[in-house]
Amino acid sequence: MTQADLPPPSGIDTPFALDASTVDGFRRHGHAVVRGLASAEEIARFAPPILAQERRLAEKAPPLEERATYFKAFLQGHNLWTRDAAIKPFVFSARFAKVAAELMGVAGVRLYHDQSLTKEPGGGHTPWHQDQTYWPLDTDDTITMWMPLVDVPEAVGTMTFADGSYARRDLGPWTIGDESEAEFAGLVAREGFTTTTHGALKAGDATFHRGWTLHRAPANPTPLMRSVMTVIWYADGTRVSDDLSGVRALDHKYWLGSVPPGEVADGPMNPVLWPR
Ligand SMILES: O=C(O)CCC(=O)C(=O)O
Repeated sequence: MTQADLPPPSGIDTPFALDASTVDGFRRHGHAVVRGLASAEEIARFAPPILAQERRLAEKAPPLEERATYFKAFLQGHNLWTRDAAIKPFVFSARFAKVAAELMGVAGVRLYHDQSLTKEPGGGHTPWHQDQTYWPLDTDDTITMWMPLVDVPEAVGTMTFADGSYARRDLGPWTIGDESEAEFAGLVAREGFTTTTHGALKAGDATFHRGWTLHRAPANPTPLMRSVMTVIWYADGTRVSDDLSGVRALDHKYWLGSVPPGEVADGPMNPVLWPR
């Protein structure tokens, strides 16, 4: 039995019926909202262990005013499924993975990694960026599910996406920070991208976006802890990219088990989560 063995099927694996219009919107714009993807009971089961990890991070974090833009945007926990077995069925959910595969129109997906993203009260904006800048994966079929574990009102804010920006693929080397915000805000304005936010979300709703979709999130001026869990998948069969430059070297080591460039990305932490 290895750590990435699939947990026994549970309620969180039951299928979800996606609307054709959601799939169509995702294919055109590179993002979509899926409301009610996890039930209130499922959030009541899985939020406590995830929030316990969040508290651990919050206790160790320096005061907000001492942090750079990136670290003001969110507290970040990685691969929480390896830290607490109670979190694993959520991250390994066949329901979530099937939605990811259906949105992208691929036969199967593997886990890249999970990530908790907590915007604290008074936390800063998340600068414009493309996730895939970080990912040494030789495919455009990558996707993130961003699921709040608490209700997120308009005043806190959810993500803003630049519609169709994924089709432009790699827009430059900027990782999340002041430079990426300036570069991509300029690009979005100059090139007249329409931008979309899906507005307030309830715990258990989720947005999905492609790895090349430009996105940002607003600062949190409220006293609410914006607790969000994300899961990232890529199409099964994807190979490791030859480009391991910059930040990609770390992702290669930590999330892809250093599988050599050009080989199928099937590291020990990258199980097939759909089909099952
Ligand atoms: O949670 C945020 O503020 C940003 C999240 C994000 O950029 C992502 O999940 O790709």
